[in-house]
Amino acid sequence: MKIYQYPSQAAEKRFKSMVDRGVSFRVKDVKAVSKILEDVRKNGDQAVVDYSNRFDAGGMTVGSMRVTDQEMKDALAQVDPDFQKAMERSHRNVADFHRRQLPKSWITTDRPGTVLGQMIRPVDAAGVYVPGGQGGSTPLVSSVIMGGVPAKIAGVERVIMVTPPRADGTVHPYLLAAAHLTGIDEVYKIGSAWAIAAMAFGTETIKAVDVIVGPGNIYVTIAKSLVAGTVGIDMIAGPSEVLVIADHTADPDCIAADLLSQAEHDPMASSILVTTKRKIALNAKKALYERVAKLSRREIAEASVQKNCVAFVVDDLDAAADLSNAIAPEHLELLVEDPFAYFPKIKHAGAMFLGQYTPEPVGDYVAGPNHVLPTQGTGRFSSALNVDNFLKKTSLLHYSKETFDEEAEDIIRLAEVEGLTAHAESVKARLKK
Ligand code: HSO
Ligand code: ZN
Repeated sequence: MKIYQYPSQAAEKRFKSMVDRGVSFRVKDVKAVSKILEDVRKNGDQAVVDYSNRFDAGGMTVGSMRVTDQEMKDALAQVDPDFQKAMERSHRNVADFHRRQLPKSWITTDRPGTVLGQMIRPVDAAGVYVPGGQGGSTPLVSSVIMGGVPAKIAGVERVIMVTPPRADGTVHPYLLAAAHLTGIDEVYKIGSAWAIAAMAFGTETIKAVDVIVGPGNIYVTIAKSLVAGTVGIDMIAGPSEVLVIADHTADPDCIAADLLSQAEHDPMASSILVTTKRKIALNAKKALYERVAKLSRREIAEASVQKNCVAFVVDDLDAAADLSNAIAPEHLELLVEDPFAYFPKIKHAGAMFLGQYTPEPVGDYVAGPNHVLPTQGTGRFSSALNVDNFLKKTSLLHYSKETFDEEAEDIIRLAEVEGLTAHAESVKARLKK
């Protein structure tokens, strides 16, 4: 964790590289994924099963891709009651939060002789991708809830989930329990690019969906970006990020713990501290190295820290806000004396965590807001996964004869300037009646 005084030449150079951390794919990977997509589009189930048997667990057949009722029952029987309680709290809060996001359809008759409106309807079917995480060792139950709940709240009738199988061909029972609680309608034991292809194009067994959401590895992300347009997608998600803004009141040990909570996600994850006090940066660094050595995911966290963990010491909190706005971090923690007075300075961030007792994992699991958030600076123009990802708006138009007659000349004029005379005729034909 390198500490930079900002501004300085070295700091600005490093900072610029962080701001420029955009989304980019290797041509080789894009080619490989395109080939998989084409194969699944052409050969359906058989291609999915072949890829799965080659790269994930062996022994899958077309008949065993989908999780059966019996498998679900067996999984539910294994669920620890305390885990169930925790999951129910998460589900309740996430559902409450997303219910508030529901937009309303509207109709207006304000302009005489017209009825104009916007009808909001959910898509028919959505697919949630849930990462396997190192052969299923990190079952991201929270990602089932974060993907499935907004879809169900939006009113999507058919919500399916895909997740790569573990080495023995099964799915972690807690992932199935989370799917059950969330009301997911179908679960498939498939992952990676072929799962995205199956959901986007459909196969004999898996009916195509309209929207695909959820984070995944680089192949999943490339596949999602290639099928975008055929289906809706939530976002092009990159590695996790946190930026912590800390003033003299922040606890360096908590800062260190928070930086590591992102670092443990991915060797490519990034954690940035921006502080007004050099002493805080020094103490946080010390605490971070003590803590990282004890982590169960030490190797991943250490790789991430070595590559992408930096601290900037700035003159004041205004400068800190400027740096943060330029980065547009996925997660932003405000460990400052008065976070409520401070947060209006923040323009771009996926989610803001205010105060000492709201570390980022609060939002990962139970608070209610979605944890699928824009990374790599895309928070400048995009938002957390939300109900809108599963809704679309249909415009509604009606003109009375009188209003039509009154506006017809303008329509004809506009059509004729565009050289679209058939458009003009469609209006003229009615004027005569
Ligand atoms: N922090 C991750 C989401 C997650 N954390 C899932 C724990 N489980 C999103 O950046
Ligand atoms: Zn997390």
